[in-house]
Amino acid sequence: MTDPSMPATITLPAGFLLGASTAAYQIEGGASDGGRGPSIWDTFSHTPGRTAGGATGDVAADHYHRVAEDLDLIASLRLDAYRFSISWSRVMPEGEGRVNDTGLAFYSDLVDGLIERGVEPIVTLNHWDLPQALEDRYGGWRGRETAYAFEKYAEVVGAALGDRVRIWSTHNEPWNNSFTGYGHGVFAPGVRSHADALRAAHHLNLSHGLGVQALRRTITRADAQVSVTLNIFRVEAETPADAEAARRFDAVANRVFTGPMLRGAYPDDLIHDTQHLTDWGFVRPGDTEICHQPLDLLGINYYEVMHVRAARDVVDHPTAGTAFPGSEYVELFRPADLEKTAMGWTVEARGIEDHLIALSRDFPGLPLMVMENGAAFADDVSVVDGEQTVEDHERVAYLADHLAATCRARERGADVRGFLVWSLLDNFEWAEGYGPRFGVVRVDYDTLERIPKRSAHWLAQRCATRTLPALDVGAPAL
Ligand code: GCO
Repeated sequence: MTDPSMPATITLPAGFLLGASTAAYQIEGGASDGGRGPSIWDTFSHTPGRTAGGATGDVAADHYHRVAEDLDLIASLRLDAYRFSISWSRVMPEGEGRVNDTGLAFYSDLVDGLIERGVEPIVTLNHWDLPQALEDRYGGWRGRETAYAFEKYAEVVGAALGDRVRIWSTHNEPWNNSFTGYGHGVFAPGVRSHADALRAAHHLNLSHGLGVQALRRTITRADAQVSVTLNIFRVEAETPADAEAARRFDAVANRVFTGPMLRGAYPDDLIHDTQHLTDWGFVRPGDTEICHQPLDLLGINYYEVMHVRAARDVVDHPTAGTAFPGSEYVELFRPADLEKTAMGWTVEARGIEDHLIALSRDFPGLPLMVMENGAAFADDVSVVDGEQTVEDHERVAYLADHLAATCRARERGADVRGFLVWSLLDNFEWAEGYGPRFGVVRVDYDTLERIPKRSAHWLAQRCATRTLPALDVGAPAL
């Protein structure tokens, strides 16, 4: 007889995709190899003072040169799916016009290598590394032309990989791309202007719509699933009196993207809240119809709950703060009593459960996929029998709790099709450089050796057994 007080083992639903995610600039290296052109992240990371310790993606995890080894690593973990992004400037070094066949072949071979090993490839077209040429020519995402350049790029990649790749995302987290890159300026290209951030957000929305149309024209797989991956925030007001702050944050962080992309219009309250910054003249007649394309899937990146309250003082939150227009009214805070990761982010697995259920209700008929969830921890290396190991029990617990919460959300009616861990490998964590480690596989940045952590073994077990045993406190199940 089973003990009803013991949490039960969860069986993963049939067809549920379990895997891991990466992004081109964070892992590839080979920054000027094979005809790759520079991206805004090359320029930004090479500008003194922009990244921790002056870190760049020149080498990163050297995935560009170690792709065969990494494919075998992925196969050894028995992942159902592997999500990666394409470096636009590797495929089109000037951002538009000429196609670099060597760059395209790299991704085509990667797709073949995954399929040969029984791993489903999931492709993201834009994970922030815009070709520098488009920044120079059009002001990057501030320029409307960049949206049309993205359409052409999507067409090139769709035509090259669309016979084999089923699951696609146009963009990853346009929030960071626009507000952190053009508003807060702590990400490339390092511009600090609220008006420019809103402009960039619109051009990302427009390019999404154009990109979806381009993919539909070029992909030949009949079962293709076209998505966008958003870090829609789970926003929670501290008290009922903070509901107005939560509404404001939700408008400028979430609905600025979900409005045009999923509902076909910018929310009135967003326009009202930001009218002192811009007249929104960059939205031309017909644009929101283009943004609003039918999607097969919605990708969600979840890391923590955004706790919001009305600002007491002028504030600057470590991750957002001045990153968004209207921040002078909103304070984001992290409750002191909650566990934190090495990034200082709160650990709240129930947040992902509530979030997925709410999103499924907000967007009925649109299946969801968790495209990123994971955490950075200290990751001490120990040597056992002459072998290096990383006993990252905190990460195992984090992932087990969030995967269990995702499965519970499914049981409670959320149509969630998969869960991808951020990240396969330790990698270049943007402005934070190589300090934070998110991988289930450790990368020794001196030797570039890959060392699967305890969490990699745990993930491999989940993929192999399709079960998620209940965790005993302090003793991660393997
Ligand atoms: C994001 C990006 C990743 C990050 C990860 C950890 O979600 O911000 O997709 O590139 O590395 O989230 O910060």
